[in-house]
Amino acid sequence: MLSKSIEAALNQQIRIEAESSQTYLSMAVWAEVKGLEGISSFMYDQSDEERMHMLKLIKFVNERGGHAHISELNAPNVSFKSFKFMFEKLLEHEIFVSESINELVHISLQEKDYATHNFLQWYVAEQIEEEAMARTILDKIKMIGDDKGGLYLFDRDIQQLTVNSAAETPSA
Ligand code: OFO
Repeated sequence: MLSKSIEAALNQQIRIEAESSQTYLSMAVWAEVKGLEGISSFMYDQSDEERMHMLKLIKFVNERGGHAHISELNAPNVSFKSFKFMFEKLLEHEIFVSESINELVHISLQEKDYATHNFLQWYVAEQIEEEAMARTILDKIKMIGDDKGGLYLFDRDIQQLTVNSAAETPSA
């Protein structure tokens, strides 16, 4: 059975995952409108993943005698001054989510809730991967600079990244 404070903390994380999904959906839409098909499809996939993270938390809360809370969400940004800026925002957001997961891990240990602590390890690993991916992407973007041909190739290559990570990720 979840304690009230763990339940509240997990519900807060449900909201963060939902907002992550909306944030990336908004990025996908922006990139699509700009004709950046590869980037857009990458962002649509990221959005789906975040929804999956949210659902996994919802199931966990409900299975452990809690009540998952579906709340209102903050509206995401709808436009970005450049695609580099957009990926910087993505990295910033992932760092924020990692901090939030770390805080949850901390609370679960304080309360000696080892089931929740164990459940959260999946998120800890996921955040390491997502932050690393965002950093790799930003490194590539820095190499491209203002080169239009580079952007064309990047947009094509990021599609490949999406295909590869979909192949590696077993369906949840
Ligand atoms: Fe939910 O994985 Fe990143 O944010």
